[in-house]
Amino acid sequence: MRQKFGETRSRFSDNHALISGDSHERTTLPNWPDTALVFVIAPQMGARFTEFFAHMPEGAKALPPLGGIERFFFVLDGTVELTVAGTSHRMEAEGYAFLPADTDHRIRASTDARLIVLERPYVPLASQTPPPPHIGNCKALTAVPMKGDTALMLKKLLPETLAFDCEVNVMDFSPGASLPYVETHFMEHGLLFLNGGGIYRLDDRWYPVDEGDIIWMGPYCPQWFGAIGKTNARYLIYKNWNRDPHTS
Ligand code: UGY
Ligand code: MN
Repeated sequence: MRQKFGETRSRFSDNHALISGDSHERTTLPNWPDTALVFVIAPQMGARFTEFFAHMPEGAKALPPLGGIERFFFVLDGTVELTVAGTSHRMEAEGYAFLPADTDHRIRASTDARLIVLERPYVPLASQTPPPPHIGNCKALTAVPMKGDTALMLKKLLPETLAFDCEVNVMDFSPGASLPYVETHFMEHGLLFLNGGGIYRLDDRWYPVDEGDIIWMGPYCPQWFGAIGKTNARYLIYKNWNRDPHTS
């Protein structure tokens, strides 16, 4: 979309970023032939992980990431086929997969498809063997109230075992619901608004946020969200997890 006066809602600071769709820039990578990628979060901004949109035309194939890097993806639109360990899985909207580092796999777009992908170096734990691949669909998961608040429902997309060094959750806010307090923690977040919006506090700024927006929260970024729309606000959120701050 042409912006006559150079406006965007995207904002970048040392410890957080908001990236709105109006400033997306597409790029390509050798392991995503024929696919347009939009890197919304990357180490260049201070993050320890990447998050990107993959716009796959029908028939496009994706290869695994670099060695030592684990991959999580979530289907936003369309249908893809994931082949891993000799088995193919048909994945539609809200389907997701976690591929441990160094897992051979292919993702093929059965229709035009749009994915959100998260990648990071796996942090092993001496006591644990690395996790197996994990495939599911968010629609099939049971939501639980977050900290007892039934207006804020949580789905955990990955198993809660120590082998996993990160978690990916979907948080669903009823209109008027909010995070109970301003969180501060050493863990980072990568967040995508799936539906609805509201006001996000990041450091000492309050941003209007909407469907399709991405947020990066660096370590100790004070964070709070209030859902002010008339419909639910729902976001997909990544967090490094289960690891000592000296290693994660
Ligand atoms: O899990 C979390 O840290 C989550 N409650 N943070 C957030 O929604 N900003
Ligand atoms: Mn948090």
